[in-house]
Amino acid sequence: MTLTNRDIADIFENVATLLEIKGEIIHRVLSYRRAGETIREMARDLRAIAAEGTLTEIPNIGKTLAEKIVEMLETGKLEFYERLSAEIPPGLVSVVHINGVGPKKAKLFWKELGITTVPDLETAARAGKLRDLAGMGAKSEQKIIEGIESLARQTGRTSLGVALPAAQTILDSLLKLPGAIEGAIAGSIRRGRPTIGDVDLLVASDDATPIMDAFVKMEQVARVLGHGPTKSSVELLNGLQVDLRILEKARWGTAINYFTGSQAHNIRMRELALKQGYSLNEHAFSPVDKDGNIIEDAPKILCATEEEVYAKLGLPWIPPELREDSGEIEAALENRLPNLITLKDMQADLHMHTTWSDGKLSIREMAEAAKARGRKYIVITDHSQYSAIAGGLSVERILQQQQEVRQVDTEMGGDFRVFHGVEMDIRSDGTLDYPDEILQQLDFVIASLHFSLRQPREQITQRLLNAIRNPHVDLIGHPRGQLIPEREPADLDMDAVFEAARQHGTALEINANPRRLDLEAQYARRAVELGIPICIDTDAHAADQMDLLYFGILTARRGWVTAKSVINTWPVERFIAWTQNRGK
Ligand code: DGT
Ligand code: CA
Ligand code: CA
Ligand code: ZN
Repeated sequence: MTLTNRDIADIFENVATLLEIKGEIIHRVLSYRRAGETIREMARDLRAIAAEGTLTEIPNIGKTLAEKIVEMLETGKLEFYERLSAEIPPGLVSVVHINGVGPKKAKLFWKELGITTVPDLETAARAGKLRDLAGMGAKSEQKIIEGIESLARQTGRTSLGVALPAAQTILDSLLKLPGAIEGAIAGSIRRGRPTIGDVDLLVASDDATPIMDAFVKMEQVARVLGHGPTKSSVELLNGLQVDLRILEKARWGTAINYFTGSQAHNIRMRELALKQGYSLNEHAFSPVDKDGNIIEDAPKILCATEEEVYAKLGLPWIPPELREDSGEIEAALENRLPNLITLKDMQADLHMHTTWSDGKLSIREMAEAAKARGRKYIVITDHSQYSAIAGGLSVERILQQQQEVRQVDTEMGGDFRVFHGVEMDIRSDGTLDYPDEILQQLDFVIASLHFSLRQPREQITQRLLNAIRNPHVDLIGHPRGQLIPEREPADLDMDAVFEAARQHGTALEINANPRRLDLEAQYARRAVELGIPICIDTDAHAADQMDLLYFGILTARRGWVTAKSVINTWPVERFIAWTQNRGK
């Protein structure tokens, strides 16, 4: 069996975890883990690089690891990994990946209870056998059960931040081929879902064969799962599955509509079509008799555009982000679809970090980067002192920083403004990280939870409420604290959070980083219904991260958000007036 990049990445990461359980020095653990992560992200096939003899030029791959890669490519296995697996049960790797379990606990469960797999652990947890072990209790046992459930929900899905650029690269290369007329990404990516199962690509062409052949032979392909004249499927080196369908241009509208989904939206569309005497699928509208059977010799109606498909059903075109059967069909029928926010509406970015804390660029460089992207104003919001590992600013340092912000603001000229804020920690005990006298000197205050995110519901909700109610706090950053895919949101009472934000007019963030997308769409939708102001921010730590704003816009659109609910669509004067009126 030949191993793919992904297989080799898996083995290195498993070695790292097993070494960690064994209690190896962290340096050795990390060298395997970093190598695994690097290989997982690589676009080129390791086999090709090994053939060139340039494996050691890959970041995080030294001579020893390069030899191990060669061993795996040649023999299909790694001797060192086999020996390690004989010593420590490899099933523990999955146990370590459960939220609430780490290498120490995995070892404890193994040594004390003989647990070597996730199912073993689940059985023991549900039987109440974990709570009496050293350092455990009924609560941590419950957390482990929840962790196992959440792992089961996530498996097999890839984050939008990884899938969208990968899909776009492939589509771009297909569209360069002769004979390709039009192409699009369909499926859950087009709908902007935060995680996706597989990539769905559509290309219109009268000559599918050469395009299909090129698709299955792409360098990033690890395995061909299917290769046909109109549909092919491949698995990429990073594990992502990609489906490509090729069809004639005359059927583009029905096809892109069908393969964009969601399935629930498609079902509603089909019901509407049936009421008008048609069966609707990816190929056409086909007339049906009174029993719903397709009338074979009746002419079918083809749609070359998606607009025609909706128009045939008496509907305006529905933006893909809304197609979840969550009220969009009704809204379309009554002509009250929301005028969704777009990237062009965005005037500002109100959350970003610089070298003053854990960012990569200076204040001036971040300002230039934002200006180059068409923003009209920004707020510099470095971390506060409680985030010591992120270089959080003491009271003295943040006051010092203000002078530099003011200076850059002047240097940038009047048509681009730079304001001074902070991303302040809400400490584990619920207090805020700076006193009010400091907060009132800042132009804009974000309060965020970064630590103790697994506190019980009442306690962690109270922390957030303390921040929302402080008149100097303008915005709650990434309110639910999730990381995609590995960290579940905090256990917050969101009704209480919304009620407080509404009462105090405190804004809630849609953090655009695809690792966060927090608030998610369904929460953003409720916030907007309640009249709570929204900010869509990049939380950029470097210039290129400012481009991630697009993912925040997708999430906002999925949440039915229009520009008028979003603070950073406002002209700068209105933004200044809003911040100045708060806290009064
Ligand atoms: P994913 O891949 O799990 O993130 O989600 P989707 O929505 O991309 O689902 P996928 O890839 O299975 O199929 C793409 C679209 O094709 C889906 O959104 C709707 C359509 N589709 C697939 N299977 C069915 C089906 O059995 N019935 C209907 N009505 N539509 C389907
Ligand atoms: Ca899909
Ligand atoms: Ca698919
Ligand atoms: Zn943050």
